[in-house]
Amino acid sequence: MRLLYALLLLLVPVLGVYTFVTADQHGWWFPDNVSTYGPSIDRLFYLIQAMVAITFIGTEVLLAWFMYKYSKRRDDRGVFSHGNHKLEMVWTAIPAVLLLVIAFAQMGTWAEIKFQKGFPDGEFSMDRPIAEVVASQFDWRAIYPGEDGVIGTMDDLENPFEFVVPVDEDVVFNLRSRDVIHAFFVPQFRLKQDALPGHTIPVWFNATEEGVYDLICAELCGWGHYKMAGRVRVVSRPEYDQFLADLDQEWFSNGMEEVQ
Ligand SMILES: [Cu+2]
Repeated sequence: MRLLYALLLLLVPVLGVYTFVTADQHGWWFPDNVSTYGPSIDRLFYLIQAMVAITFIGTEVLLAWFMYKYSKRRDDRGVFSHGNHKLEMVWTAIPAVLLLVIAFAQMGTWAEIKFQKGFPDGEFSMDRPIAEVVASQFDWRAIYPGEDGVIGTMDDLENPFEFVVPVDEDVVFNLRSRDVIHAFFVPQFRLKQDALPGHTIPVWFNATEEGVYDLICAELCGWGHYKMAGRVRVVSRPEYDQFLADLDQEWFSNGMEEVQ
């Protein structure tokens, strides 16, 4: 009987590992990466994944073994021990080393994506962002600077729910919130950034494939959080220019075209 229970418990790590191994075939794994820094984020994920997997399997196997070993003798009394300096050193040192490994492994990636001194400095830069993306309960809007290239002036162009950007270009945008904390999350870009009220946060990415990608709010922000979905549309450069021209036309027309 004790063997049965031990084996039943062992089923947990076995099924857990099986689920991970076959997740990709079932479509439960990551969406395709379309961002230049995506592979470096994924590498960090797999490093942490490996650490967690080894710890998980190790502890589950130990648990099963202990169940088997100590389940038989009924008159066994528990042995109470208090304070084992060596043991405590070991279980403090191992996680500390693992944390240090993660801390050093992520430094380059973090610097590349988040450090402002590493930001792209091409057509779009921190001084000249492509747009301002504004989150509010419960929508997204992209505000493009218009002809003067400056955001916050009369010729700004506002596009609700959809952020359109050119493909294969370093795109820098400013992220803001009108009310509470939101988070700009595009899984295919491996990009997640909180939007904080009162702050203007520069963000960059380079999307390598044209397409329409879900923009999800990743911070519980109120009753409508679940439906706070927008889109990022990645298009060719000519399409992007056309989009801006159309938006300008739409934004500053008086609506007469439709009436006539
Ligand atoms: Cu939100």
